[in-house]
Amino acid sequence: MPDIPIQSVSAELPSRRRVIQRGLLGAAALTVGRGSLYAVGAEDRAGGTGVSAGEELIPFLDAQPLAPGKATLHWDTLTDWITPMDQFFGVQHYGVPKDAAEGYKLECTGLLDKPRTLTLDDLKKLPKKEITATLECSGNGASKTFMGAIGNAKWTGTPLAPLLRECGLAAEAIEIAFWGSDHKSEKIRDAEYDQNFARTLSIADALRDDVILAYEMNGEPLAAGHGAPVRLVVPGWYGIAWVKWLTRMEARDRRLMNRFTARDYVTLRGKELPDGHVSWQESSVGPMNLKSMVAKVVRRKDGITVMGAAWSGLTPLKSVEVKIDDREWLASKIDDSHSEPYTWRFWTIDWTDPKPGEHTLVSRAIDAKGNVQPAQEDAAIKLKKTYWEANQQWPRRIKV
Ligand SMILES: Nc1nc2c(c(=O)[nH]1)N[C@H]1C(S)=C(S)[C@@H](COP(=O)(O)O)O[C@H]1N2
Ligand SMILES: [Mo]
Repeated sequence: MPDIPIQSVSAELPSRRRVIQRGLLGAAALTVGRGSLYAVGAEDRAGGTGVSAGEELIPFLDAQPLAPGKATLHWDTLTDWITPMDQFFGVQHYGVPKDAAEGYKLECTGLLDKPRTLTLDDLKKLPKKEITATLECSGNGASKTFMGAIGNAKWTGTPLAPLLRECGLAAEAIEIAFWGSDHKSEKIRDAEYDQNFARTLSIADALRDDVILAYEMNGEPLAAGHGAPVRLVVPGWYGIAWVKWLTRMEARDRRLMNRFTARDYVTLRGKELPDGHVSWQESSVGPMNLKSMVAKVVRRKDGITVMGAAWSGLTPLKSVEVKIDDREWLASKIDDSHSEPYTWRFWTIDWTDPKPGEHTLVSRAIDAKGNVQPAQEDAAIKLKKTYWEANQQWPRRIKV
C-alpha cells in the first residue's frame, strides 16, 4: 500500500504515524496491541470488555495496536451498535477551528434566486430530522494498522433539500459546494493560496431526503472535533463528504476542482474493457463500498462465537458469510434488532467444532444487488492502485 495518505489522515493519528515511520509493525506492536486491548478493558473504556460473565475473549494473534489517547474503534471488544464517543475517530486536515460556534452563520449563496444567511437558531427552527448512520473514513482499512476509523451514531439536524429548494436553486446549477470554516495554505501549482476545506455534491445527491445539516450527535450538541456547531451528514457516503464546521453552501454551474474533490481523495482503478485493454480511471471518493470485518471471537460454555460488523453504503446489505481456514463459506446470522438503511449491521456465527490450534477467520459481505466484498487477490482490489476506499476482505488469526 502507498503510505502518503496516512499522513493526510494522521492529523488525527500522530502516534500511529510515528509507529509506522519507525517500522514497528512486527512483533513489538503486536505485543503492545494485545496488552492494551485486554488489560484496559472494563475500567477504562465505555465499550467495556466485550464479553459477558462466563465468556472469554479469544485474543487475535494479529491484534491491532491502538494509538494511546486517540479515539478509535476498538474492534476486538465491539459491543455497542452506537459507538461510544471515546471510541469515535476524528479526522481533520486543517485542525479543529477555534470558536467555530461563536456568532455562527451559515451562508447559502451562489446560483440561488433567494440567497439566505441562517443562524444556528434559524436552523433549529426548521423541520427536525434524525438519522442513524455509520461514518467511515475512506482511509479506513487501507493499511494493516488503520482500521478503527469507523463509527455509528445518531445524527439530528434539518434536512438539506427543503432549504435548498426554498432558496430557489437556479436551473443552471450542477452542484453544491460545502465549505468548512477550517482553512490552511495549500500549494497550487507554483504558489501558496489560502484554502477552506470544501467538498461538493451533485444536485441530485444534495437533494436526497436523508442528507441533513446536523447539529447534534447522539442527542448532544456536536462536539468541536466532530464539526460543531453544524456539519453535513451524507448517509451512505465516505466521511470526506460529511463536511464539518459548515459555514457556506454555494450552488455552482461548474465543478469545483480543489484538493478534496480532485487532487486528493481520488481513487485510481483499472477497468477491464471487453477487448482486453485496461482503462485506468481516476474518480473522486463517493459512496461507501461493501465491507465487513471479523470483530471478536468469544469462547462460551458450548463453543465459540465469532462476531463482526458489515456495512454497504447505498445498496442494502443482504448477507455476510464467514470462512474458517479452507472450509466452505458459512452464512452468518445478522442481528435484526437494528436494521436502519445506512448503518452497519452486527452478525455472528457459532463455531461448534473448533480444533485446538491456530486458525484464520475471514468474512465477506454480500449486498442486495449480488455484489460480493472482494478478496485481496481479486481483480477489484488488484486493479485499485491508490489508498482510499479499501474494502478488501480482512483475514484475522486466532489460536484456540
Ligand atoms: N471541514 C472539514 N470537514 C471534514 C474534514 C475536514 O478535514 N474538514 N475531514 C473529513 C473526513 S476525511 C472524515 S473521515 C470525516 C470525519 O468525521 P469525524 O471527525 O467527525 O469522525 O470528516 C470529514 N469532514
Ligand atoms: Mo476521511
